[in-house]
Amino acid sequence: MSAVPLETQFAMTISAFQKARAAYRPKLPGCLEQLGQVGVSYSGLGSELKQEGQVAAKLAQLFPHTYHLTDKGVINFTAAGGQVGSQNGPLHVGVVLSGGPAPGGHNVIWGVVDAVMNGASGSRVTGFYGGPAGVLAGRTVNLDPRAIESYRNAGGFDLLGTSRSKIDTPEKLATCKRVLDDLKLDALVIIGGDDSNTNAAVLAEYLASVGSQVAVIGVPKTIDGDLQNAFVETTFGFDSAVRVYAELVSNISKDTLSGRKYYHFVRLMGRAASHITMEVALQTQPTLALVAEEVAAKRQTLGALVEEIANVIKARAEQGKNYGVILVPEGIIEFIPEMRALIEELNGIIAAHKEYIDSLSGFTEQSEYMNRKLSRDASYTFSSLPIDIQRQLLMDRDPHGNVALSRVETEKLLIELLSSHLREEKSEGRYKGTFGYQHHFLGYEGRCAAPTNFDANYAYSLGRTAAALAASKANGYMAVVRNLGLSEGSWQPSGVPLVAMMTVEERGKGPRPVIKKTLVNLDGPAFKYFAKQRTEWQRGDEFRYSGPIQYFGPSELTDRVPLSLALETGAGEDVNW
Ligand code: FBP
Repeated sequence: MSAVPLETQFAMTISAFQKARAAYRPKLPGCLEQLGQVGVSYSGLGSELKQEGQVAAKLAQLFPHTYHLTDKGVINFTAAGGQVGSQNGPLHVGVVLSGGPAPGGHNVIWGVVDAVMNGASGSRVTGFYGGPAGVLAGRTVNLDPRAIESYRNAGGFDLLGTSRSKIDTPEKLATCKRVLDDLKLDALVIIGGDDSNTNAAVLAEYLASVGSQVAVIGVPKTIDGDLQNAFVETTFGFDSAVRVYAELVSNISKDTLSGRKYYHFVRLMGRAASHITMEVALQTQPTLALVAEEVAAKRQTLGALVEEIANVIKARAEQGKNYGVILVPEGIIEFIPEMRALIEELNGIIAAHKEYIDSLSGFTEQSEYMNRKLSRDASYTFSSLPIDIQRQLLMDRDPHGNVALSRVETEKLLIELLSSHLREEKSEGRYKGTFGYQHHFLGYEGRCAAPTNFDANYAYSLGRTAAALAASKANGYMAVVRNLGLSEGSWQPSGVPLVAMMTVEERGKGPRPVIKKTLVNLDGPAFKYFAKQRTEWQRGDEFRYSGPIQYFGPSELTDRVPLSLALETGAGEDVNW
């Protein structure tokens, strides 16, 4: 039995798992082992990120000091060759976490600390507490190997904390410069999603415009997987989060197969894109998985979507199967045409009459007011929704005052609409089954999991790449690691100009440069594979048990990559399905 007495185990501040996991040494591309010996080469951006016409012209105008980086191209770090960067003396790098947590964040910081502290003596890393707001407030902590020791390969963003605050106004940009100058930083590494990296690009441009010597470097993070392009094959955190969800969905599938009395509706995080749902579907083979991008492409109404699900339930009832598992992406509501139109109108009315709406005493008064303001179509859509959903649409707002879409319980909406649809079908003799159901929302359960080996390795390599960019004074670059479908030794660490990933959106207040969210590609290999398999999953019980994340044990269990990544990068053949 255990060599450690029970009372000692409880007295320990960290669990045996934490201790063992902290001992894992991330694998990384050989060229990142010694920062001082990294070679550098440049390559073009290629056709994938080519900006043309008005977009290119607008970006050149909005980023006069950093747009030229698109001509300079990609910085590739290699094993052989000259010395990295221009920095010979000590390096001082700042690090901040931004947006929702994602497994691997601590490993990025660990990678930065290891690389920087291995450099010239006197080099150091400063962390900022509480996200971008912490940078503005100058809330700092010294990050040395001891400070991060117990955070190695650990989930969460709790070492520094995080927030969705932004450095976006002229005043905030100026404050930020002051803080960075006072600290005498060489570089600031911003670890975040599309929004945070858009911010990083704006800050990089601002600092260049005022002659600052501080380099801003972005690192791609998000469990949602919606920050992707030719250079960002996936974001760190996606793999670990989906594996937690896949395990839970697998357990639910086993439960449904055992009791045979419920349809389980599982809403999965992913505000804007269905990458998480797609990957969980590939891993678990549920009865049905809705893909928001497909709903939008087919211009499917809510009624049509309900009918499609009902047809699967009816067909299964014919076989005596009144159970199953249905996955629903968090963001789907905005992809249903009439719901999108309704949400746009609601947001417009709220923005124009916010004070008056807030002065109304409760839901009944607010919904009466809204119904008077909405167009006829939108008012019809709104009135036909269950009261709880109407309430969520009106009363829950995000920090910008808009409808808080991620809090709308779409799984319950579908259940309610299906219940009444199936009741009607039954009364007309077209359905003989029973419709028992359960609902779940999976999101926060996975965002802070201990990173899988893949995420631990990837995030650590990103941290070391960011340090190499910092040493190169590469202002306005994102740290990326490519060839992720191959073994770590063949991974390619690089820096890509942030501005090359941007486009321009026309919003109310004029043109706004943004890194666009990447949605599920309906013509891509991952979706095609899923589309080919799903009819079988609907008819039979093909549930696949993906199991829990394996941190220890044989490599075929511990060293896996996301299935969608394997399919998209063509490594599918070699993957252990
Ligand atoms: P990021 O895009 O910042 O990585 O966050 C994604 C996400 O996890 C979404 O999937 C989810 O809708 C949202 O964060 C919830 O965020 P919050 O922590 O603000 O509730």
